[in-house]
Amino acid sequence: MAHIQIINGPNLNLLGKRQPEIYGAETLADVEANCAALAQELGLEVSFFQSNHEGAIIECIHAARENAQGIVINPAAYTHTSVAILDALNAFDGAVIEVHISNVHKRESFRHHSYVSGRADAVIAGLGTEGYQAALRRMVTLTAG
Ligand code: CA2
Repeated sequence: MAHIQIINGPNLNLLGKRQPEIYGAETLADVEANCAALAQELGLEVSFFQSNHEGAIIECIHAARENAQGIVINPAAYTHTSVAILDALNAFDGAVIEVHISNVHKRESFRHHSYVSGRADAVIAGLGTEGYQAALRRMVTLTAG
């Protein structure tokens, strides 16, 4: 069974508690519960990690080198700033899917560039929190065999 590490970056612990007009009403706990239920259906093992600290996210990606076949990552604001997270993902051999809840391309121009997209096998933006589930469905194919 493929193991998928789901990683959420800074401020996503506030999901559902502020700015519902941009990020929706679901909390991060709701997203995790929905992903866990879908993963069971799809025959995937999933783990969840959220941190407001860049180094902690990098450590989680390093650990995934040993224990995961895929990473689903919403790096949040680090998407637009972090060469260090890109470097960590470049050291990971499995599948990588970048998820953004909002359509970053419809927002401020500083959100249009992602360091992570150059490494990601797929990029999902603007599907709301359903984007995480779309990523898991695609992971079935990317991690098969
Ligand atoms: O659309 C996304 O998923 C983002 O990755 C979210 C980031 C933002 O910096 C990216 O440009 C796009 C921000 C996450 C902050 O999440 C909050 C959720 C609720 C309330 C406040 C912040």
